[in-house]
Order: sequence, then C-alpha cells, then structure tokens
Amino acid sequence: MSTKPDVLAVAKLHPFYLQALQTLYTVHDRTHTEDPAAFAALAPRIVGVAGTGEASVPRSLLAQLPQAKVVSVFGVGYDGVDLGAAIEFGIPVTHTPDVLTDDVADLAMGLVLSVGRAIPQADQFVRAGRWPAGPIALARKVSGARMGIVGLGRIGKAIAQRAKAFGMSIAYTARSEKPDSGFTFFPSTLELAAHVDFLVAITPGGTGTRHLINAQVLQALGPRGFLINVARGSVVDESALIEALQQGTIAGAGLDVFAHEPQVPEALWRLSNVVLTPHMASATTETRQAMADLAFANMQAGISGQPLRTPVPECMPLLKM
Ligand code: NAP
Ligand code: 8YV
Repeated sequence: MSTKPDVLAVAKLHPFYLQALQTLYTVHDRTHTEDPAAFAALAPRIVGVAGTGEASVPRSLLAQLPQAKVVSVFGVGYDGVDLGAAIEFGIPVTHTPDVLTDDVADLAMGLVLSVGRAIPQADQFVRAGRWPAGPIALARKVSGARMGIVGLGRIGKAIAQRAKAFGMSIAYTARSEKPDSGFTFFPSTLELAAHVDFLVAITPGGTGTRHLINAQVLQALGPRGFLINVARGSVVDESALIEALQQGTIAGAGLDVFAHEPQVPEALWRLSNVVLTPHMASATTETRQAMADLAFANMQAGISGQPLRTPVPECMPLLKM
C-alpha cells in the first residue's frame, strides 16, 4: 500500500502538473465524481486538492475534506472554487498568476488580428481555390484602431502594451480607475463599448462579471466593432452574442472561452465572422511548464506547512492567522 499522502484531482490535469504531483503524492483522479462510494472512504485522508482554472470546487466537496491543507489551481482564474467555503474551512487557495500573462496577451492580439484582417477566412479562401475567381473582400485595419479593455489587470495591461505597439488608442474599464496607466477610463463596459473598435474582455469569471457583456453592450459596440473574449465564457451573454453576430449588430468576434466548455454552440460554428479557439490562451509548452511548476510548488508548500508561493488575495487573512 502506498504511503504517499493523498491528493484529489478535481479536473483533468495537464500532464506536467499531474506527473509532478505523482512524484510525491497518490493522485486520485476525479474519484469524487467517478466513484462516490470509494470517495467516502478516501475523503478524510485527502490533504490537497488540485484543479484547473475552470474546475469546480464547491462547498459540498470541501466540507468532506477535514484534512485538506490547500487547493492548488493550475491557472490564474479560480472562479470555480467556492472561496467563502474554503476560507470558512481554513483551506487556502493558490493560483498561477504572472507566468501565463504574456501568452494570454499574445493570443488576445492574435484574435484581434485574426478577426480584423480575417486571416482564418483568407486561409479558407485560398484552400478552397477561390482566389483565381477574384480578390478576397476587404478587411478592417487594425493599426491605429481603438481598443477597449474590460479588466486592466495583469493580462489587460500586457494586452494594452502590445496594442500600443500597433499604434492603437487604449481605453478601459475596471472596478477602479488606474490613473497611472495613462489610458482612458470609462466607468462602465457599456460606455467603453460605445467608444472602441475592438472590445477585449479579460476579467475574472464568476458572479461579479456574469454577462458583463450583454445585448446592450453589443449594440453599443456597433456594426463595425469586434468582440474578443479571452476571459471566461460567463462574462458574455452567449445567446445575445450569437444573435448580434447573426444580425450584424457587431462585425465579428474572436472567442477563446465559452459558456459551456468544451461544448461550443453550433450556431457559432456556422458563422463566418467569428474565430474560435479551444480555451488555449495559456497553452504553450513553456507556459504550461511554468504553471505546473508553480502549482506543484504551491501544493508542496501547502501540504508541508511552508509559506505558499502565490495564494489568491482573498485568502491572505487566513494565512495571517
Ligand atoms: P487580474 O490581474 O486580477 O485582473 C483582473 C482585472 O479585472 C482587474 O483589472 C479588475 O479590476 C477587473 N475586474 C474584476 N471585476 C470586474 C468587473 N466586475 N468589471 C470590470 N472589471 C473587473 O487578473 P489577470 O491575471 O489579468 O487574469 C484575468 C482573468 O483572465 C482570469 O481571472 C481568467 O478568468 C482569465 N484568463 C483566461 C485565460 C484563457 O486561457 N483564456 C488564461 C488566463 C486567464 P480592478 O483592477 O479594478 O480590481
Ligand atoms: C488554463 C485559464 O486554460 O489561467 C486560467 O485562468 O483559464 C487557463 O490558463 C486553465 O487553467 C488550464 O486548464
């Protein structure tokens, strides 16, 4: 019988993270959902919980883990974790900020260029042998256009930096104004949308941002405006977005995240004015390795009672106790 401490994986973990965990722990891969009877016997021995940015860690699960010392999320977003319950039960939560910022900002710019210049559509145009019949339709100039960023945090600022290099003007909304940024602040997403060509969502998910981008915001963005979502599917009202794309209320969208991943509505597949990617903004070898290293370091620290590398801000009071 293994003497390694027991860790519960609540989502399909990236192999870099899973393999690192397996060097020190017995990892129980989603046993709580796949074999609830076995989980009842195992739960009292679980000392750590490993998840992803999208994983669900509800109160009902945390309540069954009296020995859990840490929830280590492989991702910067942790909207799936019931933080109130984690704090109440004294289980700190960690995440992987900063190490993925460049990749997510790169993909956001990639989507801006893809939708603005219709690059995937142009690729299809060539492959389908349509070029000899005549030139492709004109696209939208990106350099010098107006970008609006919803959420000027670590990643939002990195997107702004890249957009500046394209000569774009930058405006943003966030919970609080950032006077030092030098960018134009709008107090609401609606006002921001009315003043930009490319609206880029990069906030956390969860109840605080649910459907921040709704039918009214899309209306304000207008028929020459593009939406980019690299935040969470929950930030955008997906039904309203589909309708806006179908009606030409907005010009197009570049989407890395969706309301019910990995399911993407067929209505979106059928639209020619969207570019769709499978929640891959941090999915490079380099970044996934860095995320795995950090998530593993947090797990080890939590289980061995050492200082956590990157606890989520809401858990700071817990760590001072
Ligand atoms: P961060 O530094 O915490 O920045 C979050 C920003 O969102 C902050 O500027 C914050 O405003 C703003 N915000 C929060 N609630 C808001 C609201 N209700 N209305 C407007 N703005 C709001 O986080 P980050 O490292 O940049 O990451 C942001 C998010 O990106 C993650 O939480 C995750 O959901 C997403 N993400 C997605 C992928 C992907 O694969 N697609 C990868 C990584 C991250 P204040 O500054 O005023 O507090
Ligand atoms: C990952 C993410 O795709 O960091 C986040 O919040 O959404 C992404 O980096 C995810 O955590 C890995 O599944």
